[in-house]
Formats: sequence, C-alpha cells, structure tokens
Amino acid sequence: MKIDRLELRLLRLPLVHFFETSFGRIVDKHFVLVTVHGDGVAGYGECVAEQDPYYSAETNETVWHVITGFVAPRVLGVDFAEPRDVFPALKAIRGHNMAKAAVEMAAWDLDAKQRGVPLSARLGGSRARIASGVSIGIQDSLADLETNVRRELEAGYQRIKIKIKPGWDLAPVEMIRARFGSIPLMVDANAAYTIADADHLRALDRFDLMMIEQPLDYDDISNHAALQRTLRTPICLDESIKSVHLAEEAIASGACRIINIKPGRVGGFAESIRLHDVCASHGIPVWHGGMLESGIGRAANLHLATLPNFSLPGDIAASKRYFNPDLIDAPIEVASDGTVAVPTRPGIGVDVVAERIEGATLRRHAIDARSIVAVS
Ligand code: OSB
Ligand code: MG
Repeated sequence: MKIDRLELRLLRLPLVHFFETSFGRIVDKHFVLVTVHGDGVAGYGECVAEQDPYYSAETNETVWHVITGFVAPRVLGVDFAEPRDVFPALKAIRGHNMAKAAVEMAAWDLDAKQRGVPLSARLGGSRARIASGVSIGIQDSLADLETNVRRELEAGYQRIKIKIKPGWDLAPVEMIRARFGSIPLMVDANAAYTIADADHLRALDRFDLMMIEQPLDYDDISNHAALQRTLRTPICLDESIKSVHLAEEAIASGACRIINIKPGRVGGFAESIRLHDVCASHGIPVWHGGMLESGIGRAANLHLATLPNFSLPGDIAASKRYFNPDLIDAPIEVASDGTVAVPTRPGIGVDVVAERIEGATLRRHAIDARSIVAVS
C-alpha cells in the first residue's frame, strides 16, 4: 500500500443538539478530515481532535501542523506492506496520537478498499452488528435530561451514559433511577474531580452504575487506583489511556476495571488492536468510545468494535443524534434492539457525499508524494 497524495480539510458541521461535558459546551463540530489517495482509490481518516485543548492536548491546529510538517513526509510515497506498519514509521514524533491516527486510519481504509474487503475483516473482527449506547451531555435542567433519556430508551439504545460534573452528578442519577428504574446506566466525569472528592464519588455507589468513566485527572493513574480501592462502582478510564503502555500500568495498579478504546487517543487502529488484546489478556472488558464523529469516523469505529473483547455497548450511535444531514448517505442508524449494522462493502463501507464535505470545508491543503524530498 502506497499513498501518492494526502489531502487535509478543516470542516465545520453544525450539531443537531449542543453537547456539553464537564469541560464545556459546543454547538458545532470542527474537525480535520484526512483523505489519502493511492492507485486511484481514496481512504478516509476522521481526526477526533477538537477546536480546544480540553479533552486532550491536541487541537485541530496542532493536528494540521503535525500532519503537514511531520506525518505526511513519513508516509507519502512509502511502500507499506501492511497498514500496521504506519504507526511504527511515526515513532520519531512524540505524542500527537490524534494526528497520527487520522492518517493511519485513512491508510487502513485505503488498504481495505484496494483489497476489496471490509475494514472489519482486516482488523480481525467478526461481528455483523454492534451493541450501541448513547452519551447524553449535561442539560439545562433535570426535565430536559429526563426527556432525553426517555427518547433514547425508546429508540432502543442498550445503555445510557450521562455526563457529570460537580453540581450535576447525584441529582441527575437519582432522577434517572427514580423515573426509569434499573436501566443500564453509567456516568462520565471527563476528569472533573480530584481525590479530595472521594467521599462524594462514593455516594454514587448506591445507584448500581455500570461504571464511572474518568473521574480524576488524565495523568492521575495513582489516585484512580486509590479511589477504585474504596469504590464499589467500576472505574473506566478514557482520557488516561493514551498508550498501550499506560493501560498496562493502569491495569497493574488497579486504577480501572474497564477501558474505553478510542483509536484517535492511542494513535490508530494498530495500537487499538494491541490495547484490545492487552485488556483481553487481563480480563478487562472494553467498549468503543465516541468523539461526536461524522458518519465517516463513526463507520470506521463500527469496524473496530467488531473485535471480540468489545463486550460492552459503545458510544457509536445513529448519525441523526449528531448531524442532519451527515457527511455520508445512507446515514448510520440504530435498530430497535439497540444494535448498529457494520458496513459490509470494502473499507469503511459508506458513501461520502462530496458536496456536503465541500460545503463544510473551511480550509484545505493537499500534499503530493513527489513534493516530499527526504525525512531524517
Ligand atoms: O469523554 O467520551 C467522552 C465527546 C467528546 C469528547 C469526549 C467524550 C465525548 C462523548 C461523546 O462522550 C460520545 C459520542 O460520540 O456520542
Ligand atoms: Mg469519556
């Protein structure tokens, strides 16, 4: 597999509904879309970096800088035997996993399309459908939250996750348990608490949550371990798991019992597969996270979630919760049993709508293999 040309676009897509986490509210999604071309075929990689360095240190601007200046020169015109060789070729670049992943995932899509097989087959997965959950942002009122939870349960989703932060935690969970009973429910704090809040977090134990996601800071493995020792609710790490190595440390220290895999956070599909396998070998179940992706990134995620240790419902929901229209046709839909079908056509297996991509484009830049001189 050889990439002849790489195109970057910065896109803006309005969200159907604002999305609020402990670090802020967004009303539209700005992201970088990578397209790689080889042998007349195009592969896509949606970058999960955001406008602000709040979920992670990366932003769309750092991604643009790192891909154009450092990633592109290391992949363009290089003959890779396998897409899993892309991530190691980027070893000299420290960090910037989201930038690396966008290009690496585009390479996987290109490779699968060139071979005429669905991406899931190349990644080693086998499921035809994946179990889907929803992530519901912080709302303006408990009444709004109740309306949202009811709508998603009626749509069939297999678990509800709500975003929490100090001041929006016990009351929303209590309301949901009172109104909806023992539904599969979890919370995601996006690192909004510190170990000083341990007593407060233990008050969540009585609600029988499936897990609490990332209660403490992203670089605070040791306090997650201390918290998990006194918490009945399983801790799931998201932000903290920036590499397979960190996952091994987190598991060894007892900092989590569940891990959320987002390929963008760990540098792409090859690293995600390694992370998936390490978790399986330690009996740690995983689920596929989401970053409010358009249908392009959402489809890619579906393929990864076909691997066997993705045993919990993931944050891969229907397109219409996020964008209307989406960048793909047909949009991704959820069935009434809360499952989503994995595309069966080559690569990510969805049709992008070129005019919609064009209409959402704020900036674009293309780099040709012939323009690359040498990289040391
Ligand atoms: O922490 O999982 C998260 C969205 C943006 C940034 C971080 C997160 C999220 C979500 C949304 O929870 C999941 C989705 O795509 O539906
Ligand atoms: Mg999360």
